[in-house]
Amino acid sequence: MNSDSTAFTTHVDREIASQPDIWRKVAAIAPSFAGLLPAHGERVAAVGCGSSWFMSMAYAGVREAAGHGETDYYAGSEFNYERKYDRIVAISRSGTTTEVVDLLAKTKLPSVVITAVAGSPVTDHATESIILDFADEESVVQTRWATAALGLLRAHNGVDLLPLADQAELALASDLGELPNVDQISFLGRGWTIGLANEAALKTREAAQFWAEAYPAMDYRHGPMSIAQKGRCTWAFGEIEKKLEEEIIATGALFEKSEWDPMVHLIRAQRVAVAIAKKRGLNPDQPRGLNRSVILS
Ligand code: F1P
Repeated sequence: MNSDSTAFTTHVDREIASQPDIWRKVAAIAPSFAGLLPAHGERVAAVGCGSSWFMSMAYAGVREAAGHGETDYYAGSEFNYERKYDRIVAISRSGTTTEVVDLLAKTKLPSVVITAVAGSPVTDHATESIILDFADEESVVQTRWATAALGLLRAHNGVDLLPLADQAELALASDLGELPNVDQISFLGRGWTIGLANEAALKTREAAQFWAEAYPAMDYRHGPMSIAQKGRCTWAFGEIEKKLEEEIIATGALFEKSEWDPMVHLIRAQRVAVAIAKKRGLNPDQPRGLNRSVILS
């Protein structure tokens, strides 16, 4: 692929652009799944791998902040089988990711899986399944799947997705400015947006083999901020402390923040990841060394 060809349209471009419509569909069907998702007060563990892990992380923050109950999150490989939970919420687009399939097969706890593929192995082992097939993707890199799954869980925790879908149209049309030209990005979040920061960093690594990191905003001061400088970017999802913002700007780094809902702001990060990939002559649909699903032998 030619390194100056930035105009080609990939699956991930189309999938990013479909998010407003996907979120509207999720908003419409969310009430019908309410009975399958954790009830108020239940003790919950959210699990997944890769993007699905970061959406689990974000969901845990959303649910706790909404006051619906203790919610832990785990990478599929790191589940703590000694802990007692009322329900496991598993996220897996493919439904075939080994660590998630194995976890659901091993646990005796009630579970609900959110997957794009009906009849996939996770559905054989989970107590309940929620199939969001309309949010499945052609690209290996997840974008709309991740926000559809998180959107469903946010809707279940009282968030109205319809205004967010309208805001998403603005994020899709927004000018990326200098963002695709920076040589490093550190993504920051607080509470549930730490999951989004991790997801944004994963997008740039997968799609563009680009150096990105992610931190809880206040911990960024404890060392990682030393790499901030002109030509690099620090990106905040949601509100961060004013003093921290001033310190970041003083480093000369490009500072990115938004008034939009943080999940809407993630769309802009997805677009930046794709733009950087294209600038580098990479096909963002085909990350190096990654398949649609990681299946361990
Ligand atoms: C999880 C995952 C993704 C990654 C890639 C391969 O898949 O590891 O995070 O970006 O798409 O699969 P899944 O369990 O959600 O199918």
